[in-house]
Amino acid sequence: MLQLYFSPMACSLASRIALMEAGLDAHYHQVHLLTKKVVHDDSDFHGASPKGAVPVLVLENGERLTESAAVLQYIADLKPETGLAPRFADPDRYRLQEWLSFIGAEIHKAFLFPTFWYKDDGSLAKPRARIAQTLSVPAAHLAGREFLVGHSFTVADAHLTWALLLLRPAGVDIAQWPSLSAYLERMQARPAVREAIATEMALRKTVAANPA
Ligand SMILES: N[C@@H](CCC(=O)N[C@@H](CS)C(=O)NCC(=O)O)C(=O)O
Repeated sequence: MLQLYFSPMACSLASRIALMEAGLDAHYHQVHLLTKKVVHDDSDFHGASPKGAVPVLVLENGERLTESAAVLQYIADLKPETGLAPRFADPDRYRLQEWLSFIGAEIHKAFLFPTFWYKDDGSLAKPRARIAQTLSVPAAHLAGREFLVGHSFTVADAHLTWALLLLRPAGVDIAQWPSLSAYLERMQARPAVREAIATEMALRKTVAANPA
């Protein structure tokens, strides 16, 4: 069975959403990101990945895959019939990768990661000033569109949903982008997304973790 190392409401939430949207069973290992311990057996998370970061997907053959963009596409390709990723050579596949890169680099690492992990000693002023400009890109794209890529839910939507959920705790009011607010509401109305979030919110109450 697939295994996912995750931390509640961290970026690994997107991988949980993808697994659930694909209807794939997995064994979930919760990680405490500050102590780098795997919760159920107190083992060192670096044993699962030297990067010390979630998500880590353990494949059926025991190999480990890291980086949300790769993990999400791997999950999608296990169930191509779900349309969670367009097929290779379809131009939309590269649109999907375009969005996964943008969300991972420009929203996650440029803004959410420093906001949640670093003390605000003034160094957050630049990422904070930039985030509105960054978010205006998906906001404009989603005005009049239901999904990021094509006409159905893909793993890029799983990734963006997670990032948008963290805006409020990061001090950014999503209401200033009506298309993003409406999109997030639509995504949260999906049964798999709703269940994935409810599961992780319940776990999050039990542990003090840094989510980004
Ligand atoms: N580039 C990686 C970033 C993964 C990442 O930063 N994960 C965070 C949680 S959202 C983490 O585990 N951080 C712990 C750390 O960096 O020490 C990806 O997209 O998967």
